[in-house]
Amino acid sequence: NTISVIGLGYIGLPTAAVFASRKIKVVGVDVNQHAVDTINRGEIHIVEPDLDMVVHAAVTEGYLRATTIPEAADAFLIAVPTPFKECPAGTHPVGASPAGEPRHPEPDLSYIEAAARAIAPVLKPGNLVILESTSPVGATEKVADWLAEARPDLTFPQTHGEVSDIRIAHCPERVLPGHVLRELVQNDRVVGGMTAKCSEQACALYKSFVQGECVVTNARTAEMAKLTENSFRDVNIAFANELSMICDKLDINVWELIRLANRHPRVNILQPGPGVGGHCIAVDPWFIVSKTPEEARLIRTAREVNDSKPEWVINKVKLAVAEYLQENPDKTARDVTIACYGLAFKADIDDLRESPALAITQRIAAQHPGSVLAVEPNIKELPLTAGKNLSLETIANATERAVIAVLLVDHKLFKEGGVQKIAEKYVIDTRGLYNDLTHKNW
Ligand code: SAJ
Repeated sequence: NTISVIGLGYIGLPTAAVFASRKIKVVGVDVNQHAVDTINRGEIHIVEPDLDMVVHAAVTEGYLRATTIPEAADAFLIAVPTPFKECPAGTHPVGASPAGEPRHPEPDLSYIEAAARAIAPVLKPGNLVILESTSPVGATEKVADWLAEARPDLTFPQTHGEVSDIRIAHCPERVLPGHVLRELVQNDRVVGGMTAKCSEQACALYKSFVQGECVVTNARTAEMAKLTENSFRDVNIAFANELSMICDKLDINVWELIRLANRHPRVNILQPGPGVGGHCIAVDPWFIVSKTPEEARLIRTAREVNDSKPEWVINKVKLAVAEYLQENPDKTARDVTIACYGLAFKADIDDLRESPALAITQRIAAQHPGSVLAVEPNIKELPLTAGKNLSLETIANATERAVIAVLLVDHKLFKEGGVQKIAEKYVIDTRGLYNDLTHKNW
């Protein structure tokens, strides 16, 4: 048996490596020649704990190989990105609703379509095609249509049901970045076949490494299940973020409030933050909104609440600068040094992509005439887009120099006392790190 994994990114590469570690021959396909070359050397081009070891072993033992051109295989797994399309200026990614004309980002299926068209020429009767990419409802049926269009000589489930030559299923990935290798194996897997046999065959494939349960449903439900999971989290984080803004107005410590409310046996409120980052939770809910804009009102509003939080935090920083200047009339804004603690999109990772903490820090640096010190113990240098007055500092240096502290990520290092020394400063605490009830908490 040979498996072909199309797309060797954060999901495709670990999946390919785990199959290969079970001594199944895997051919990985990616349009990025650099990624292909790196993998063929037994190295990796992304950051994920332990992945380097697994890929290195799989390549050296001859079970994993990468290429830019699809080859014949028994099963094809599509794991390419599904971003949303750029929207008209001012509407992306917040999905602002100009009067009477609600707008929202639209999913971009072009990578999936390109992957389907790329494998079509090498498909053979008996093949299984699995879409793993997070997709709007109906995408798996579209994959089937694109394949059928490219291969009129073969039969597909949408027209031939169980007797078709090709089996197609949607099996969304649900792994948490930073724990991918463990979650790939241990999580339950939703398997949504276009027919019962499609599901059966897909289950058999995943059973080669999945220790969790493979739960069978149809393709549309599987698509919606993945979107629902991330929307559930987004809506719940929006609730926490909204509470933090309400409490700020009412002069209540939101962290204490949530701790108290969570003592109720049926209440479990998540934590507020500077906004929602990452590549999934801030994207997937839009896939539901774009299909059913009139019904998905709560999901849309949650997205808007979470996307508005960075701006709210920036405003709090401006207010703190103004307050400081009022209390120190001999100073000008140029003299005010601001420290931003954390740049990653969440705690204890080095991933800066789609990070509200990074966006906030960059915006502050662009607008503030004084120095802005970024503290991010998990990286060695700032991204190229950083402004002139922005520098990467150690906790000690930043704490020493800054008069305003913006706490953006709850890294373990910060929690373990690193930021306790900033007691006398103006603190904008977006993560409840600085938990002194006598201090202002934002
Ligand atoms: N966040 C908060 N408050 C919280 C929890 C999270 O502000 O109480 C923020 C984080 O700081 C971060 C963002 O939300 O900016 C997302 O972080 P996350 O840890 O909730 O999720 P991701 O994006 O790393 O991974 C999610 C996971 N989905 C769910 O937990 C429902 C993961 O299982 C999915 O596989 C992944 O999305 C994906 O690929 O879709």
